[in-house]
Amino acid sequence: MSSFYAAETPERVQKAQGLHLITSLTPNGRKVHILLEELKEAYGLEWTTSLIDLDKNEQKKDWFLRLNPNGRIPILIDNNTSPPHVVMESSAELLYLVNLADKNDIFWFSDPIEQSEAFQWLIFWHASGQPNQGQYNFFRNKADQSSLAIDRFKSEVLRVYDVLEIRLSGRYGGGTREYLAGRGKGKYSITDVNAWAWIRNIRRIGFSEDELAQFPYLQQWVDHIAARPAVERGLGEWYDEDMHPELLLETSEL
Ligand SMILES: N[C@@H](CCC(=O)N[C@@H](CS)C(=O)NCC(=O)O)C(=O)O
Repeated sequence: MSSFYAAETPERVQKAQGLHLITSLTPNGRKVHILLEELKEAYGLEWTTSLIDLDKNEQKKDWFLRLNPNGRIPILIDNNTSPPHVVMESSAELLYLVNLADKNDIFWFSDPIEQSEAFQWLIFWHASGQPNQGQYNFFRNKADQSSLAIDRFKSEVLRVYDVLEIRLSGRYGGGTREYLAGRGKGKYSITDVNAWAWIRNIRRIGFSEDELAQFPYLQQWVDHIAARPAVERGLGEWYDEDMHPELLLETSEL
């Protein structure tokens, strides 16, 4: 077995060929599942998947930290390079995959202006959307529902959603858009996948009817993308450890 991996690295990971994804059914995991499913549909891309039960903290063990010092999923390992190339950070994984496999720019842009737009919205969500929504989810799932932390993170999530609503509605010019990046009404791209995996639950994260009513274009965008078959598959049973316990990584290392 390769010395690239620690001795405790599960055999399933050490023996993987080609692209191997280590993931879990979470928003950051789902982004990468969705893009892989899109690339499979468009180009026949193949990969293998391993799942981690985050509650058991497999992602904090040494074998995993050697692959991603951040101790979080998803990670993508490209075993076609020597040594294997590991990509951490979900948005960087989306970018790696389009560079690797999206030869016809179906989900990305070759035009420098469109590419710049796509980077802006990708980074905006990664830097301002997901950390705030992650903290909002964390605090609102705690017993004390009246904390300052919930109020602060909720107002930040509402603010970020409004930024996306401005973009999609054309409130300040530029016309209405279907997607976040690209000329005219835009083109479905990893920029949308990146944010959609989090925003898809817009109606189930504790917003009032009045708050929700502020986001008609964003809700339309959520529903439109949800209808894509690859998106549906990316949320589905192949990434669910209860349905596929054979994909689960469990080591005895402490
Ligand atoms: N910025 C990272 C965040 C990754 C992240 O927070 N992953 C969560 C699941 S969505 C995780 O691994 N949580 C388990 C933990 O924190 O130990 C990314 O975009 O990939």
